[in-house]
Amino acid sequence: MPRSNDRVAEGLSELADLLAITGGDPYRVRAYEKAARSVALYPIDIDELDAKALDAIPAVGPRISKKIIQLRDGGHLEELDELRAQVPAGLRSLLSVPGLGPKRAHQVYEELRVASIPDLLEALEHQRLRELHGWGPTSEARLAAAIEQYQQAGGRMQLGVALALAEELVGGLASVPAVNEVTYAGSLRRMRETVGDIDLLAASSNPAAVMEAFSRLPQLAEVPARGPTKATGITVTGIHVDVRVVPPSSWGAALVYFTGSKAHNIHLRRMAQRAGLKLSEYGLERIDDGKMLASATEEQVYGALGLAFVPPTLREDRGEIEAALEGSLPRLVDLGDIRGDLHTHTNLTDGMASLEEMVAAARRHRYRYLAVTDHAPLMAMQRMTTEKALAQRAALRALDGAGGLRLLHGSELNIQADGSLDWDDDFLAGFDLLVASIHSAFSMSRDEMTARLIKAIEHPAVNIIGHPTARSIGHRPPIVFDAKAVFDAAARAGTALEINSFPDRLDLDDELARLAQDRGVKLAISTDAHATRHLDHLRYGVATAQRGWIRPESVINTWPLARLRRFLAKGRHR
Ligand code: DGT
Ligand code: CA
Ligand code: CA
Ligand code: ZN
Repeated sequence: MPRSNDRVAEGLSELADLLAITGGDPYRVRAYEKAARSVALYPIDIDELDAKALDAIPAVGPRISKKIIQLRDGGHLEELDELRAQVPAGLRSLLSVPGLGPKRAHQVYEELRVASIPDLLEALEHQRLRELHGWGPTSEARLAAAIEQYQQAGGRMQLGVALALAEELVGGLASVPAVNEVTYAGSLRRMRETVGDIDLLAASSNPAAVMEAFSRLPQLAEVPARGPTKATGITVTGIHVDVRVVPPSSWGAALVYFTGSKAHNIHLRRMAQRAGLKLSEYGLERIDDGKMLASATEEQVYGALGLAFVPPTLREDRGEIEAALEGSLPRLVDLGDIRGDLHTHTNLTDGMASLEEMVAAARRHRYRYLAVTDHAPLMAMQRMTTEKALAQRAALRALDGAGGLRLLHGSELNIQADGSLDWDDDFLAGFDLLVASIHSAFSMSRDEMTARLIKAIEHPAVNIIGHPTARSIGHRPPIVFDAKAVFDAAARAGTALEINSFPDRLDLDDELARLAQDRGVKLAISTDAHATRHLDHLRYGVATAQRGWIRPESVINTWPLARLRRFLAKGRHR
């Protein structure tokens, strides 16, 4: 069950979207959007708050707090139900089209009855948009180009969005008595950074009952295709969900098949064929006498092929089958290996939570250590000063050690275009840990960018390069640099590279992380939390590391504090 804050935030954000698309007051639209974000990130569970305390949430006033209470206690909001009835499913997906915006989405719907992305493509093809008020051939062409780029990204959703939804759907089906097993498969189970559609798999000897339960899931707006053992649904937010029901005896084989990847499956099938076997979603059979060798569990299927169990995050045909055959699969880093978070923010800069709240949250995570790394002065918006940093250090020292949690005072510095950093070297030497990141000047030549990064890496006070490619998934491409040169410099200098766990960053990505580890680089899997709840994003960073074949040994925040401190000293006394 999702936390009430999430449920309510989702309701408010849906309200904002639907209002925008029906031409509602833009001021109200923005107010709902802001309130949704604020509620989602609010560190206190709203179930514990009365009306007055709700009013005190930033961006929430008495009018919105009434709606919050309705959403929280009744789960329903009349206004939302009415808007839902008014807006066809699919129309909301227009809001995700870059370069359209709610106003124009409203316009194309009202004037051309465009109610989905396919409708929009058709209208573009027939040049019907240019005739609308405020449009012309140029804006039409610009929108077409934006959509093309969007589709090249595949219209794929971020892992975090898919996982939250899939967990709800799985929860909905798990409570159905006819369901023996249910899970999500596909790219989501492999924890790819973006997910095309959600694939659910259920084991049951009564598929009709599962199909019935699936089509009644409240998250689904429609179920356009439904057969006896498989169906496709579309959620109210326009996301595709495939479901497949298999007999309990084929659970393992079906799980292998529907987890993929396709390339991994093809490789497995070729191996099976060479051994006179046939691998399908029903099981592994001997071809000559049809004897079923394995089907009930994934372990049995891999075992019967002579392979060690391959973790889903590795199933991309990037060498995992060869390694499973030789018995040389790596021991992958796991959530339980992580002893602390090394990149977090507080409300001293752009975080939502106070130092005390972040520390309490880290204790709840049972961390051994936490580094607080607020932004540095060059990010002028954040208004950081030397005095504030020193005051924070004093406050942090006072909290150090309580509840078994050791605190490191850090900062996230800005790597400027020329590779220089905030503050002077003396002041930098006073921190326990420094992250340095690129937040601006994203386009420069490959050589200049490489030199910029290496200069920061070689700075004696810099310990971790934060989100090294600065990409934002679906929005900003990675910066361009010579990865081998940068990684070699990092390995030499004793500077770690971050795997930033934020679902729209995942930076380094899986492949770069693997290359970095191969070249001897140490990694830090951090959340870059700007709110207590962001500490939970660690799972995405760890999954990305697993997809990059990362071993716990390579990750500095799996180490005990004493060893971590030696690494942070970079050969100096600190
Ligand atoms: P996505 O949805 O684009 O993020 O990626 P997947 O991997 O979830 O792909 P999807 O949804 O088309 O199919 C789910 C799984 O089903 C896929 O990972 C492997 C299996 N599968 C689908 N099509 C084929 C196929 O033609 N051959 C084999 N061997 N497996 C397939
Ligand atoms: Ca899929
Ligand atoms: Ca699918
Ligand atoms: Zn940060």
